[in-house]
Amino acid sequence: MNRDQALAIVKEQLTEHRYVHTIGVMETAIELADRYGGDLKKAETAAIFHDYAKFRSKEEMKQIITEQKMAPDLLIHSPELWHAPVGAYLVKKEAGIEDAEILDAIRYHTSGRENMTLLDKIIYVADYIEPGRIFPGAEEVRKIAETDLNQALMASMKNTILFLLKKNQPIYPQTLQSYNYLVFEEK
Ligand code: DGI
Ligand code: FE
Ligand code: FE
Ligand code: FE
Repeated sequence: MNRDQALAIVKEQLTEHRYVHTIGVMETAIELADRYGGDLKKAETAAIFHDYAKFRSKEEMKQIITEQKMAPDLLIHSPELWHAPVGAYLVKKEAGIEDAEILDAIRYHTSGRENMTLLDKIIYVADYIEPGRIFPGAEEVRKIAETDLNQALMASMKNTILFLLKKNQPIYPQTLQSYNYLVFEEK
């Protein structure tokens, strides 16, 4: 599947705003892959499909999480988390993407995970710093990402957790585990 075919599939699933975000993530992910020695084609495909399930109904996502025996604790946490693992499942089923590394990068693009692969990191950071992201902190992480992908990942996770804390939102355990893992690793 070439880039235009992949984009056409995803465009049907997304709003215009989310599609523009996806293009930004794709361009940023390719830049990061180039800078840090990642696979450009995998970065492109994972980025294009990362938010594939963003607009599926909560009912459909809940059903998939249950039937596919995904982490049951997802269901007591924010539905905002669901589109990542559900997306990995649907991208395989509906778009025929089979590459496990690409599917993992999609699956973990919201929570992260312990011991993230280079591709996981690229997608997580690209999602946070693509040019359409104008929230406080994005510019600082963009700068860090010019020289240190792990520090950029840590800063974006930290900002996400702080953002949730400020809104009195619960933090999904895997989000905290991913952050802790990085902090320990960098010591
Ligand atoms: O899909 P995007 O908006 O491009 O970005 P995303 O998939 O990284 O994050 C989607 C949302 O999920 C975002 O508003 C922050 C939220 N989120 C990330 N980690 C957690 C979380 N929400 C809760 N409640 N807990 C988390 O640990
Ligand atoms: Fe997302
Ligand atoms: Fe993200
Ligand atoms: Fe995204």
